[in-house]
Parts: sequence; C-alpha cells; structure tokens
Amino acid sequence: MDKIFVTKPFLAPRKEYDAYVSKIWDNQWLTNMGPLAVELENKLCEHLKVENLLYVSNGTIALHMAIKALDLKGEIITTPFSFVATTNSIVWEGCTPVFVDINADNLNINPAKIEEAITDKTTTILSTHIFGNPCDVEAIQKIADKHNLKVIYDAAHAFGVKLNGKSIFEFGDISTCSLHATKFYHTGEGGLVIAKDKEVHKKLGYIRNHGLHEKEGFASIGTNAKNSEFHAALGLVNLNYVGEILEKRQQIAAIYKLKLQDNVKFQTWNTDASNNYCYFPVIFKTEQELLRVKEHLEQNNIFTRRYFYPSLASSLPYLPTIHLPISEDISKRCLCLPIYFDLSLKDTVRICDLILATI
Ligand code: T4K
Repeated sequence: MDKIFVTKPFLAPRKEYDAYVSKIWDNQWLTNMGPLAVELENKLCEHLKVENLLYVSNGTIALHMAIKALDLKGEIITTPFSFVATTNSIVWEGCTPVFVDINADNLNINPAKIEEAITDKTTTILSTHIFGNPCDVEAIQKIADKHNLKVIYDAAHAFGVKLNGKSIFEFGDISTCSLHATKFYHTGEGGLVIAKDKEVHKKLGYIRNHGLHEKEGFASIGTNAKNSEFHAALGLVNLNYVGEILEKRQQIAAIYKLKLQDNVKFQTWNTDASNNYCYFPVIFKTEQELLRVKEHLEQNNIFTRRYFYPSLASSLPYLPTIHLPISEDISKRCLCLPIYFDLSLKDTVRICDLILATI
C-alpha cells in the first residue's frame, strides 16, 4: 500500500505548467521580478483582496524582512507553539524573543498573558495564526496600541482565511505567509509579505532586492528575497485550483470531525473566521495515547507529524529555557493528521478507524 504522509503538494495538470515554461523560454527572463512573478503578485492581490503584497522566496525570509522593515530592536513577544522559523527570525534579526503561553483551546498566544510580559524593552508582538486559526487580533491590537508596540502576524498557514469577511493578512502592521510545497496553496518554495502601510510596503520592496540603490550608490540595506519565474508559474497554475483544493480539504476534515469527535479534542476555531484546513491537528488525552496512535498508523504506512513539538520556549539550545505549562502540554498531545487534495475519502475513513482501534 502507498505511503500516506501528513501532506502532499497539489500539482495542477502538467500541460498547464508547461505552457508557462514555454513562456519563460520565450522571454528568457528567469528571475528578478519577471513578468510571471509580477502577474502572480497582481493575481494574488485580486484573489485575496489585499494591497501592498510582495511575493518573496519563502515564509522565513518574509519574517526577517518584516522585522527589518519595521526596524525592530529589543524584546519581541511571541508564541512558543509554532514552527521554529517564527522564533529563529527574531533571534537572527538580533532581537530577544519573550515567550507568552498559549490558550489551550484555540492554540494561539493568550492575549490575557501578554501585558504581564511587557517591559520597557518590548517593541513588538509577533504571533502565529496557528494552523490558520486567527489570533484574537482585536485584543492584541488593543494591547499594542496601549503600549505603542508593532504587531506582526506569522500567517504562514493562513492563506485565504478571512476574519469577519476581511483577509486575515490585513491585520497587524505586517503579515507574512508561506507558500511552501507543504501548504494549502503553494509555489514550491515561496512566501508573501503584506504591509498595512504603503511606505513600509515600499521599504519591503527595496529589502527584497538588495536594498535601495540611488544613482550610483546604495541607500539602505537589503537581501535577496526574490523568487524565480518557475516558482511564479507554479503559483499561477495552482491558483486556479484553490476552490477545488478547499472543497476536498473540507470533505476530509468533515470525516475526521464526525468520526473522531468523541475521542480526541479539536482546535477551537475562531467563530468569525473561515478555515482553509491547511492542517488537521487533533489533541489526544495523553502523550502516551498520541504515541500509540502514531506508531500504529506508521505500521500501516501512514505518517502523521507532531506539529509543533517540542514547545519552542523550552527546547532551543540557543535560548534560555522557560517552562510554559500549556504550550508544553499541548505540544506533547497534538498530532497533525494527513490532509491534502489527493487523499481519498476512503483512506480518511481508514485513518479514523485505525485511530479508533488504538485509543
Ligand atoms: N512560520 C510557520 C508557522 C511555519 O509553519 C513555517 C513553515 C514558516 C514560518 C516558514 O515558512 P517557509 O520558509 O518554510 O516557507 C515543513 C515545511 O518545510 C515548512 O514550510 C513548514 N512551516 C513546516 C511546518 O513543515 P518539515 O521539515 O516538516 O517538512 P518535510 O519535508 O518533512 O515535509 C512534510 C511532509 O510533506 C513529508 O513527510 C512529505 C510531504 N512532502 C514534502 C515536500 C517538501 C511532499 O510530499 N513533497 C514535498 O515536496 O517542514
């Protein structure tokens, strides 16, 4: 039996991609914001109903760019329950991450605990909409306004998610997204940076392309965060299928919810938000139960992932260890089940039956 992984990238019909590759050959233009990258950017703005969006090379560089563009220093309040790139970007940019525990139900940073972590060095709140579930953006913005802090959202998982009918990318000073092969919508490698402010957007544009060049000199620092025409082409063909991708993911999620509801806990979703089902996390009663299920599934060629274990606050060798009980507990009990376009509903039912037979 074929192996089933936690995810599998969606690929549009090959001939649609090949048509774009022919264009690349004709243009002999491969990178540096070529015509396809520009076309993708425009189509993404239209699709997501946002402005000030940049297509970049990955979701990690998008975070680095956000910190750089806002010229952030000092302490950045962040979540311990995320992919390591969220924390790494803070450390790499010379800032200090200050972890605040999460809410056990929605798995996002707990705004009620943010204020007690604020010091005179705090400049920013950088949190993740984990598994695409919007943070309590209103509460976070209120705290930020009161203490004059910037807000960055790592929206790596949240492509297409809407909150009260608005794109989730519109909240905070900057939102970033990952368009990695493992995401709901992808361009192979890729990322997005969306800024609230036009001037910040302009600055991000310079940062993406080695900084601002003026006449014969240099005016500001930058990096290379551009993406190639081949990646953009993949994005253009895949974008036509996001409706179908979502529909299939919804069907898979419905089966998981129906069959597993009495035996595991699900992430409490923000009631004002849509869900893209980028991931399907389930929370077991104990870590032992999770490990039993994971092993049993592996014996049946089904490979789940412990996103996100262990808690970032207590596991990074280059940072002091801090024990935050809720994120430590959740990270031990949370398992992401397979969810992707090509996963059959029959296999989804089989996965559920194997889980139910183990717990
Ligand atoms: N912030 C957050 C909250 C994030 O979750 C991420 C990335 C970032 C920031 C940074 O964004 P990027 O710089 O990555 O754009 C994966 C992804 O590499 C990473 O993008 C993602 N989050 C993270 C949660 O997961 P791994 O090490 O678990 O991936 P890997 O290679 O083990 O792939 C997982 C499964 O997907 C495989 O078992 C099989 C399948 N797969 C994977 C690839 C790459 C395929 O079938 N085909 C493929 O091409 O990190």
